[in-house]
Amino acid sequence: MYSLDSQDNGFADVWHTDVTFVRRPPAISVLRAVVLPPNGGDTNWADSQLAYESLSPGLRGFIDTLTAVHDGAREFGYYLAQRRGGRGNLWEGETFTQLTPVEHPVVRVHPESGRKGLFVNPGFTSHIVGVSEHESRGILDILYAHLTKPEHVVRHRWQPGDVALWDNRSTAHYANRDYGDQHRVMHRITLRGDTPAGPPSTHR
Ligand SMILES: O=C(O)CCC(=O)C(=O)O
Ligand SMILES: [Fe+2]
Repeated sequence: MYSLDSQDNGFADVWHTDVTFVRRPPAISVLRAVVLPPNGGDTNWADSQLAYESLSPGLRGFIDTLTAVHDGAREFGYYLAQRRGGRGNLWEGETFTQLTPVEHPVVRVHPESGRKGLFVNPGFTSHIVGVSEHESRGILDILYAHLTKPEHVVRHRWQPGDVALWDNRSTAHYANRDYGDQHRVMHRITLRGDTPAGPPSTHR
């Protein structure tokens, strides 16, 4: 169980999909509201499949061929290093104190529905493979702006004891940090997932 406590610098105010910086990211996350501020602290989810499907066909065809690097050190390196007194985080029986960047397809095919979705996120995706840094930045900025359009997002206002469950294979999320010094604690568990698969018959 992972505790996100605002008094312990636990914030999630960067759009992300959980733990995409490992080879087999969790399929599902389950989050429970334990301590809530009097106001604020809503969580937002973006539908990455709707986002993919509402891109123009030309752009979809192009990004179908791309691969991206995900690097947990971007947002989590500092946190992991001091976690459990420097002993790192436990993940599927393995202890991580350091994170090695991994590659995933930019477009993920959902293993159950076969639907395609954007599988890059500002929290953990560092760059696109095989293009210049400038091009990578430009491509990712377009995809992030599109993914997080209000049309693709739902927002939940928490009540004490609420539990949310989401599919990390088809969503990204963001927790509003708009409650000042008020206390907010969320508890999360994640369910094991598979290696993300890209679209078939591309040149990746
Ligand atoms: O605090 C929240 O609402 C979301 C936290 C989060 O990103 C997570 O538990 O994966
Ligand atoms: Fe998260």
